[in-house]
Amino acid sequence: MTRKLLLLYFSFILISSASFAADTLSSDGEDGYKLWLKYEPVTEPSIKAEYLKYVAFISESDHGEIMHNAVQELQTGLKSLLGKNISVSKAVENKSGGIVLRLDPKADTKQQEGYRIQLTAGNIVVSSKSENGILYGTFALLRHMQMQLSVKNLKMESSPKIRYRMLNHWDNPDGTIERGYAGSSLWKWYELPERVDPRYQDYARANASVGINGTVLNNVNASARFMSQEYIVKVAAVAKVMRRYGIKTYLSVYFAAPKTLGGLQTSDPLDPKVRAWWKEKVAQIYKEIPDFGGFLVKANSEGEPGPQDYGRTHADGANMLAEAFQPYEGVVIWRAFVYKADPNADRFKAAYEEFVPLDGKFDPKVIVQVKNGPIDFQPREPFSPLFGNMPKTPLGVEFQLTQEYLGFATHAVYEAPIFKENLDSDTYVNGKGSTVAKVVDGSLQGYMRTLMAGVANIGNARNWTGHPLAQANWYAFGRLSWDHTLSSEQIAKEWTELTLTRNKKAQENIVGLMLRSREIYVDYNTPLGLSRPWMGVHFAPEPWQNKGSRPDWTAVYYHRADSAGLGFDRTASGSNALAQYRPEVRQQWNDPDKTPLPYLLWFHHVGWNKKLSSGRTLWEELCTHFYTGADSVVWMQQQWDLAKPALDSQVYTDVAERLKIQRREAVWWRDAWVLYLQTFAKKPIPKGFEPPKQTLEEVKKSVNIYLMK
Ligand code: BDP
Repeated sequence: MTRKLLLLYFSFILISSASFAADTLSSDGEDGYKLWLKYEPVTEPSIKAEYLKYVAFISESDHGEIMHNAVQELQTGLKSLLGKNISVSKAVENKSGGIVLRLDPKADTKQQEGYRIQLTAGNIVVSSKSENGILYGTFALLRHMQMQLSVKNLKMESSPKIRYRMLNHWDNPDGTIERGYAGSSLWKWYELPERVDPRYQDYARANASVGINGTVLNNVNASARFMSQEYIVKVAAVAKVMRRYGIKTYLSVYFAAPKTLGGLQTSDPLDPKVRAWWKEKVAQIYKEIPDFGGFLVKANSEGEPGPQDYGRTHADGANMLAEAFQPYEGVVIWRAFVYKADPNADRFKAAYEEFVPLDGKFDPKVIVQVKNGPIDFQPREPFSPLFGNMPKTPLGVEFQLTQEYLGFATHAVYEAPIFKENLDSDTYVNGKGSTVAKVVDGSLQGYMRTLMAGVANIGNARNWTGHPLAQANWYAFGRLSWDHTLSSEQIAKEWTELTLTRNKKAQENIVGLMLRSREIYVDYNTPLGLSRPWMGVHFAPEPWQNKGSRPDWTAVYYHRADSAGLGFDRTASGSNALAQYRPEVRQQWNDPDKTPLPYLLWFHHVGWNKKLSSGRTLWEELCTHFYTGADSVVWMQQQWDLAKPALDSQVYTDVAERLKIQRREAVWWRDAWVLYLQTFAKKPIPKGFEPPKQTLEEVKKSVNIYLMK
């Protein structure tokens, strides 16, 4: 949208919102703790009448712990939705008018964890081959009812497309969270194992309600502590809570633990003593946690130890751990987030160069976990070229829910479009339609072990995620890990209805805001394929940052601004990273004239005066994005205000205040980039845009405040 159009649009919205201004707000003390499991009373009379036909009893065919929790959830949910206490009955023969949870090895579902819900003999029957499936089916039924949908022709069948659907917590033993913006860690290691915080159960419920079935409790930059008996029993106490909701517990491991904790001379993966140490360790863990999920490993990355310290490969390291897991169900998840300190290298290419030669060399128990993009969770990245290029190694995808590069907990960025953009990207490895989703769900290359991981955005903030709207990213991740074919819009609608309001008009405003939020963020933060993965706290704009202990820990390494232009040439005339993709993909991004604008500077160094497909020069186009992005935050504020009468006042105010911060910081980012790039482009701010009120030196000063010790 041009600036003029935007302004017109804003004034229209302001006028149309005036009628709401006098409305008063109500608050029932909604603090966000209940997430999307609020179970507000059903208000549609005809729907309520339908539901009341099925509240005579709940029957369960078995009585495992998970089943028990499914029953409890139904009781809690229905009590709140319909105001009825429903009793549990065992025998169901000849009875009708109830809800039947039926564990049935022959249930007609695609997967063990899948469920089927339908009307049979006057009952709502939820059936599955597993207790987990019953729990997921129960949550699906409750979701349906929370959305006040008819049960007249109820028939749902759903199975997960991914086997390991897990959160990765980057939580440290001292309670801090690496890149966490929602308070401290949920896990209270100093209280465990005796005191088990009740919040662990609510965490497990929330995860199960969206299909998440695994959690890694500690940071990938791992402490060896977690391998000690003292900590294993603490972890076991948490695992006990998780188990009741079908969630397996995993740990990140410190590769050098045999040395630092075990007192061995070495942690060389080929050393028999080291191998024996890990076998013993894994056995010790299984004694306490019989359903332990496995290990997550960051090795030889950003200073973490690993097999290369001993001249061994990632496969040697992973396979040693896999050997220790042979007697058990558990798996080894080995991260591909690696990049060496090589001044001449392109960090973009590093993971591919290290891992592709190892394809076929990993034990079948190993899954390699790949970040969605080749670099590091940028607001927009092309898909990692590893996807599709390791046909013999199951590759899982890692997304980041915590908003490390997305404005922490103050900027509203709905991330489902980021996940979907990645999953829907075509790798072309087996011809057209070879999407990343098909690689990850195993359908393209036949992986048995499929994985989707999300770096958690959860802390001990009362509302779990700090920013109320960031709950949607947790929700969306779970829903997509179950079914990646759901659309961003569908998920946003569901979440908004379950969490914020049943008012349709308000839902439209909020969903609209959510769906545009990522693009707006990209516009004022890193438009046209810019990126900003330099070292530091990742809060403030610092495009000028040119000092670091290695070149790829500076900002200038990534944007390559100079008097000629801007962007990283990754074609054959540059780093040739494009060669890591199939020709069809290369073709999309190889020619600067044809590269879609959102990816332009990822692959090309473009002249300031170059005319782009938009008809504007690069400089004009950049300014248009920076300015439109920052101005669009005002539009977001207006959308939020339009929804105000339909929102709880506490949530309304919380988000409204965060949007104010976002607006201020969006202008900050815009000004920092524009003023800095102007020193190279040597061009005035294009007509129609108001030049920044501050000088570059002033912006730098304000940024420096945030960098001070
Ligand atoms: C980067 C983070 C760093 C993490 C690292 C990782 O800045 O804190 O440890 O990724 O994923 O995004 O290992």
